[in-house]
Amino acid sequence: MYCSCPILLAFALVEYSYDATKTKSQVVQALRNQGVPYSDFRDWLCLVKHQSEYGYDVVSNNTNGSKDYDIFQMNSNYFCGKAKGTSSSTCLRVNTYGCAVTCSSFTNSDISNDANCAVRVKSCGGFGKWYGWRDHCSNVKVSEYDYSSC
Ligand SMILES: [Ca+2]
Repeated sequence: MYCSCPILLAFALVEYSYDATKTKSQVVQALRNQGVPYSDFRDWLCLVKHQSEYGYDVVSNNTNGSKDYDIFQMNSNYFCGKAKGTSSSTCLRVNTYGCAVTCSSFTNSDISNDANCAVRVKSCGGFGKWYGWRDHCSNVKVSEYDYSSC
């Protein structure tokens, strides 16, 4: 009995690591469900790769005290945990109040609300809202971001 514990722990860690990431195709499907055009998929996949390495439960601490959540690394100062806005302008609402959800709702395994928020942020501010995209995604033609099999 004593000897089986390290083995169980090793299995648990492997499974945790596997479960906490999404596949490229799962990300593409979540974005498709939000109406993302094909021409944007490579940018999105590059963004996700560099922001979170496809990890849906990633929480990063920033030097200003804010945190970035989920597969898209949504910043807590802008995009989650904010009061719900009532402005009739969609982009004013998104940029002022974020997506009006708790930050913790971004880190569960269902990435549909995450994708919905990220697509709204992108449509109101462009991919340049994400440092990961700004710093690494100027050339998204490489095969790593091919999504044709999804
Ligand atoms: Ca979620």
